[in-house]
Amino acid sequence: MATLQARLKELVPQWRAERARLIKEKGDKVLTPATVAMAFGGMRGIKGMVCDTSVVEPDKGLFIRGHHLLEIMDLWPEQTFILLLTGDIKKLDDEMVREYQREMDKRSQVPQYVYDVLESMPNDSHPMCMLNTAILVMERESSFRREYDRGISKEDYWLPTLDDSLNILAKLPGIAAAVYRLRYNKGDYIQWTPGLDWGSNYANMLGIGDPTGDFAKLMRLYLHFHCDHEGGNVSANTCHTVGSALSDAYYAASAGLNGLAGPLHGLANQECLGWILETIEKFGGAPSEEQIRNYAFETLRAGKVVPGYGHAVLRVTDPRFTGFNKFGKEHIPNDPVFQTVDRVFTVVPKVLEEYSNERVKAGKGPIANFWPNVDAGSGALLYHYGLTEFDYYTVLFSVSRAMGMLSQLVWNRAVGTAITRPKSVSMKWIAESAK
Ligand code: AMX
Repeated sequence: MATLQARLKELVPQWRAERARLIKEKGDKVLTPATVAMAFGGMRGIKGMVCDTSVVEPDKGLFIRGHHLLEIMDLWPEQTFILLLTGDIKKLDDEMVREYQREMDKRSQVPQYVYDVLESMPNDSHPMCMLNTAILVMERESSFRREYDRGISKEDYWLPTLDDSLNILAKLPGIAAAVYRLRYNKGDYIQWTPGLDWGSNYANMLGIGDPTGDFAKLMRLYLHFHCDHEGGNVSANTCHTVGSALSDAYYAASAGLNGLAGPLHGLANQECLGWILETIEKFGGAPSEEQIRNYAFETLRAGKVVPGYGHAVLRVTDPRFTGFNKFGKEHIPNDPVFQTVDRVFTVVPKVLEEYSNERVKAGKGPIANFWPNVDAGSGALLYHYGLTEFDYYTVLFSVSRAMGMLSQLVWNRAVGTAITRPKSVSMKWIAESAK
């Protein structure tokens, strides 16, 4: 960890100086007004926090440290984490990447008590509940808590936070794979293979046969693509809020991932594939455009959302969807589930637009975005390679998203972000005082 830590030791003073300068020179500038509708609308559009790891442009999608996702599609997750943390793109054979991989090897052993806790959970527990419980139960290992109790200086908070983060990231593939094997009766756990990269290790520990190596390739892409989506989404924001109270990385990451477990957020990926498979089952094979259109309307008229479509920030096709679609076209163009996803993409945006117009006529608000998000297509790829238990998919998302949440946590500890405490108001106050 010496090289990564040394690089961060160069960067942290620069980040602190920049933060101090911005507060001094621009501290009284207004970022956005906060209207009554925004307060009722999940604070959508209120610029009220700072996140340097990534930015989501409504019309372009995700930029990680200034790099558009589709321009850095080939990064492996190890490189992604270093990029999130430092802003540097390191080659795979760079010493910092190698050292990080060795660090993962060193820290990868999942403690026996974690397996014991997982094994004692009811066998209908959701895989996300199992994953988040396992992370939480490891809190006793926190370097941050230990160092805090010893009286560490505020200036150094980020160091044990980095240590905790690496520990969590190294153990996550093993824990997540154990959840899979236990929950779906797949047999014995498969151990971490030293020297193998993070994504391939996870693929291998799941125990999905991978004769071509394409599943490992998909896992690396999947883990890279889901890593971060700026600071305000439910999981990142929750991890940040919990961490801002100086709760350690185990508390904060587990809390953030509990947010990811919601169907409007990360759980949408399980719902999406479910929806696609329902159409296939209902129509006895890959459905036609007309059948998809009818089924989409049926879903909407039943008061449900079409999963995988729409977004709180994006107003275009999510580049992560585009990237997965490219992978699908290259590797599994004839797969019927993948073909259905592709066909849904040609139909659903138009359906949502029509439905949005109906909503507006009926006096409701429009649907802000008709385009697919990250969750619309990834499930079909996983399904093709044999990962068919789709209520597990949010766990895969979580293993990846931990990189973003934890790098944000390290950054916030490094720059000394204050405890989160927005002001709430009552309806009475709004009625009487909002101008
Ligand atoms: N199907 C049906 N209705 C939709 C819709 C969809 N795909 N997307 C948005 N709407 C509806 C909303 O439910 C809302 O209806 P309401 O006023 O009756 O409550 C209305 O359109 C306005 O919502 P919005 O401003 O367009 O979106 P939002 O920012 O409030 O919500 C999101 C964003 C993602 C929750 C929403 O688009 C949605 O529910 N999509 C389907 C679920 C999904 O794919 N979630 C994954 C998001 C990505 C992720 O975090 N992994």
